[in-house]
Amino acid sequence: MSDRRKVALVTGITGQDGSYLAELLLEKGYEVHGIKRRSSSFNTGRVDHLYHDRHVPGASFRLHYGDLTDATNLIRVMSQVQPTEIYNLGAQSHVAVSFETPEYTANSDALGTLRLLEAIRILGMEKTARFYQASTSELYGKVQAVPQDETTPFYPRSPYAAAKLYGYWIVVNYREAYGLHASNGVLFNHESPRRGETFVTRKITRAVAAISTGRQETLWLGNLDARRDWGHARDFVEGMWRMLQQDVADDYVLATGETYTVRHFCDLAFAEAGIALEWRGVGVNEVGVCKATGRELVRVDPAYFRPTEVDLLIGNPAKAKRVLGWSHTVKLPELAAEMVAADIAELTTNA
Ligand code: NDP
Ligand code: GDR
Repeated sequence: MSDRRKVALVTGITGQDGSYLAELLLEKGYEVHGIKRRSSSFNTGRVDHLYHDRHVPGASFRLHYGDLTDATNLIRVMSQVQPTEIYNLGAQSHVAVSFETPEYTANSDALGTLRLLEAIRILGMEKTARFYQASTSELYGKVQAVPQDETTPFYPRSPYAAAKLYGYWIVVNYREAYGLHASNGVLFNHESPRRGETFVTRKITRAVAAISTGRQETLWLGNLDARRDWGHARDFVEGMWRMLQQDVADDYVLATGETYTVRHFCDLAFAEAGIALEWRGVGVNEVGVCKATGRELVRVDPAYFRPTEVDLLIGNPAKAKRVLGWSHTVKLPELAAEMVAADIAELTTNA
């Protein structure tokens, strides 16, 4: 690596993972370029602090307007930047929303990946640029085996997962057809205080902050039985970077190897605010009740159920550990504690 230029281009840099990855790359002395979308209001809140971060000699950070649905833009930005590493994190990443916007999700998540790979070919960068694709445990979908690893068959259960399936295989195909250094990271759920507000963990930790400070009465959720393998986003972006430092490109699962229900995450998060929950009732009538006061704090709204659900995800990250020397460092209770503390701080600071 030492004789290679270190210039990264990151799509989705304004998202949760993009912001942590940008921090990591700047710390490592990269010149970091990101693609941001035009928005009618500010959308760079997660990376604004990096504009001022000049403590690493030679490091720099720059944003370019663009969109994964706009091929000419991607070619122009890539041609200007001449990246040595490309991280494709940009996506319509919300599974439930993908049922509402399936065509757009396919355009950005599936064809967007193809556009980037074609840009590499058009610009003759096959030998100079390495490519990371944000693949997902959602590919496993309807459970075929547990735990899931690089050999587990895929069975996508949403327009999002189907679009990401195309992204996964087009990356494999371009690696095999054109010798691209292109890798899929099949990442299980990872969260943080920067997680989008409508994903379930952040929805819960924000509600805990609001309920425990008297600002909200009830948290409405969908499927409490869904099981996820949740890690911390900061750990996972380290794994992305490690994949691109390998001599040979390959596909890797990143996961914690532990799985918990949405209900259990509620227990952890409320406990952080000193609220012990007990669960009463079943199905749509299930409620999470505060043991001390009897108040019904968590209720089920079937509007949040998905047309097809992914019931159980649990990953086996043995290959990443063996080849990349990667493993997670943050366990779920610590993650929930960090998220609740951040949400309480945000509410009380902005009060
Ligand atoms: P976020 O939703 O937080 O961020 C998504 C990013 O993609 C944002 O910067 C968003 O921009 C950008 N984006 C959306 N649509 C487009 C588009 N058409 N063109 C360009 N940029 C676009 O996701 P995460 O950071 O959580 O996830 C990063 C990637 O990893 C995604 O591809 C996701 O599908 C995948 N993934 C995530 C996992 C997780 O648990 N977090 C697990 C496995 C895979 P804007 O800010 O303007 O909305
Ligand atoms: P997921 O994350 O679909 O796994 O995709 P999300 O947090 O949205 O859902 C996890 C599970 O919780 C259940 N759930 C709810 N989900 C949301 N969002 N809101 C609710 O009110 C609610 N109640 C219950 C869901 O049904 C689901 O089973 C995330 C995204 O980051 C993807 O981009 C990524 O690919 C996968 O993780 C791995």
